[in-house]
Amino acid sequence: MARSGSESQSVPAEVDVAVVGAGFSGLYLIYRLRELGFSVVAFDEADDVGGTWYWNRYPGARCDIPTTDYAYSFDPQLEQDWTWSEKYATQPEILAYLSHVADRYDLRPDIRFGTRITAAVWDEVGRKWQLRTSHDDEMRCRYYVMASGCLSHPKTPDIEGAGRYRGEVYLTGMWPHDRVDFSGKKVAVVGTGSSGIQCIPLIAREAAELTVFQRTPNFSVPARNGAPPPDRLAQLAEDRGGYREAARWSRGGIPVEPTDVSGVTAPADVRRQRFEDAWQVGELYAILGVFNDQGLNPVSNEFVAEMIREKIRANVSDPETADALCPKDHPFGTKRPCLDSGYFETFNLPHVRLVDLRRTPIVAITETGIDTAAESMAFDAIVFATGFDAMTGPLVSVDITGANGLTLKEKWADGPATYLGLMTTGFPNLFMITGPQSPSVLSNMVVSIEQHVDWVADCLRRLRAEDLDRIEPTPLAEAGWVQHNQDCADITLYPRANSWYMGANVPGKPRVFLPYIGGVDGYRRACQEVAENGLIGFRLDGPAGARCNDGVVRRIQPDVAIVLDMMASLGLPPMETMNVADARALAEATAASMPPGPAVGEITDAVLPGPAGDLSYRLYRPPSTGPHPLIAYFHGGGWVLGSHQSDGAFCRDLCVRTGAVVVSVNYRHAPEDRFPAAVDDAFAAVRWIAANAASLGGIPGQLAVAGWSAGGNLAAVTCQLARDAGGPAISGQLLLTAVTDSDLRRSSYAENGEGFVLTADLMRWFWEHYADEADRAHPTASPLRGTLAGLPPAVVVTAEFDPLRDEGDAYAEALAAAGVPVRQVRARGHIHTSLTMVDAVISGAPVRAQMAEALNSVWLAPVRA
Ligand code: N01
Repeated sequence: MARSGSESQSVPAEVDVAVVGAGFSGLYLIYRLRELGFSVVAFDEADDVGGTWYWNRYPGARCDIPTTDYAYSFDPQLEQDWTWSEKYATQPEILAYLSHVADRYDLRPDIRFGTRITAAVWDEVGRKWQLRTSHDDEMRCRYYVMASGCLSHPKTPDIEGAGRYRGEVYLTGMWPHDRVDFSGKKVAVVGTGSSGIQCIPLIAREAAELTVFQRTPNFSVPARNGAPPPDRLAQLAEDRGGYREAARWSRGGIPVEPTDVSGVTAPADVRRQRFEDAWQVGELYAILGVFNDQGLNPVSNEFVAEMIREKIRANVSDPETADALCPKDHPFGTKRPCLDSGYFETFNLPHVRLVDLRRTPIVAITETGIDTAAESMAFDAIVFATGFDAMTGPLVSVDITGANGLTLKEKWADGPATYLGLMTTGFPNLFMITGPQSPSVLSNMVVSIEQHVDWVADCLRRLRAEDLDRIEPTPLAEAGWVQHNQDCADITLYPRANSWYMGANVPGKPRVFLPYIGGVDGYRRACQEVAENGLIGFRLDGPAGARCNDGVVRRIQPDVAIVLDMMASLGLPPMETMNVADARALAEATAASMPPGPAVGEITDAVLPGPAGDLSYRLYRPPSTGPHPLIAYFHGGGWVLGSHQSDGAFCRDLCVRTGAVVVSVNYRHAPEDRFPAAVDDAFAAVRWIAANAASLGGIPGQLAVAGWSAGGNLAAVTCQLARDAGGPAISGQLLLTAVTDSDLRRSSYAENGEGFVLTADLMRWFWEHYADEADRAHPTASPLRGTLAGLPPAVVVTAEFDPLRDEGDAYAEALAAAGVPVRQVRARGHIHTSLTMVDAVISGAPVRAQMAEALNSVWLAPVRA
């Protein structure tokens, strides 16, 4: 190994780009930037390359992504020339690989080892960063890149008396270079995350006695380490480029086929088989992908979690120890699961003992050992495997002062705010590699690192080519990305765990989900879109002038986006080009493929008398003892599609959330029965329900009318008719993305008329089937044109990406102006159809909760009070 860079080398007065870190990110940055002709210097506190692999030298340290995938892909020749000896390489082998990379591309001359950047200040006049090193050198750079890693800032043991102990102390994240010999010693290990789980079996081999202090048991899966997997090697040999490209566009940075099997709906034998197969693979992506819904649905997750607990119980002889080792306080995967080699079996050894800190907490570390609430123990050595101040720690530990005099630490006091995890407002020309709010730790890091470095390098090249020298994200773009990150995390089970992903492992750290969970593929698409569209959301300045294509790159809810992608992939013809029978068949098939919705007390089907014959209805009764308030419900489908059964999941959800009996009534459909047939049926149904409230199990006088889309139109119209007819008494109306007007010229039609399921053309098709042009302005077709005073209190729900949004908003405003109490619920990032997709679009749940709460406050408050 030729170590040509050293701390003695001088620091240049000025470079184009200064980099912090000489791990996977820093090395590739130097390579790329140099190739583009930028002057670059990198700094690392270590005395050689390696980053995390330089510091984490504890026994058993290995990667948890197969090394066939955990390697650079930028140079095919480098790949050909390097052979990994194991499926999961050891730390020394990975370090040797990085050293080989540094030698091969002669990167060390551009690295100052043994040197930390202690402060960085943005100089707005000179448009440069002013840096100070730990040797008190000063330098300037145009661009400053923090390639400082996500798990590089070890947490100092936050245990009373930690500094007092006089024996040997080791931190897994700062392990000594010389071999540590535990032979014949009494050793304590505190912490059972990935580091603890990797080192415990090896320390147990040497130590005379090993005591493991466990606060939270962790899920771990046998790594089944060995030779690199032959199937992967074969794929790589056949088409290396194709394999790497597939990794770049995969969800986690490894090309695996995602499953479409749901844990909730799969039969027990299929669940078991899928789990056992994944257990044999020994890879995180296999066990994290047993079911497509295990990261979202607690029931599905619990199937996997319990099957892992069964394995733990089967492997650990002492039942009490086995039980203590079984994780029960967080869903599987919400803390990073571990890959182990004989971890649980280690507790069967007679000299290994588990101390469950949930039962007997550590009181203090003493001069000789550890005192728990139950006993005092003496040790020759204590190993702290207590983790890191992850993701933000390495960034805020440098004193970075931005354009407005604020430090990064101050700006992020309540949690990080970034744009694409790459930059942060107020800190021009400062880039982060695998920063918070990028996929980073939730992905194969090397794939994510290469993507980030390539994006930054391309960006700098572009700025230079366009005679620009300052780049900063706008507040709008940053706020949008932060919101999108939160939206992505909120639909998952991740926020339920006290994990380092949530910042929960560091006392006082804000509880915010730190990495981006929208996938490597989705993330890469977003970065690409930004770059291809004039760097959306970045303000650019320089000799060539200033410009900004401001905007938010992801506004749609992440699960709604998945639905849209899925529908687009089906390649179906637009519904408005179909004949009515085909359109109805498609709508029915789509409804049948949806989850059924929550369980209710009872569902019954019956008929009620309508003006032109019987009308079928389906009644959903809450499980509680009645009587209950009543909701007369009208389904969506543009007056053409659907039936009293078609919005079943939504009706169940409404029933459960409001505690009301929901009566979903059919009505005559167009084009067979055109306007006003549906109106006549709806009004007749409401009158009948009001008259028969008691026999339906309802509370007389507690009747709301509700509907979605065209059903919302009928609900609104019915309320007007009831008011004009002097009854029946309606105590509330719920209008969900309702049709309120036949004027299709509002802005929401222009903005959302295409690409969001309900298109402007489809809405025209519905109107054409439903009503003659001359009738459409009539208040019984366009309730917005009616007199609104004296109507029942209303809950009006509109969706951001719905062509009908503006007419819904207009109806809410007009109702309020007419003195009608209105609660408006605006569904951010939703489309016309997503709020009724119960259990399929999880982000709709809080909106429906708000809707139900609003409805209850509007018409049930007197009853509940
Ligand atoms: O750290 P951790 P880590 N008293 O935070 C416990 C990556 N990595 O270094 O869970 C008592 O996961 C803490 O308990 P609790 C990987 O991404 C990868 O192990 O907070 N106990 C926990 O058990 C990983 O997730 C590899 O209740 C205390 C442990 O210490 C990440 O790095 C290998 C305590 C810390 O676990 C971090 O892993 C290693 C206290 N005061 C790491 N404070 C591979 O590639 C903390 N703990 C395989």
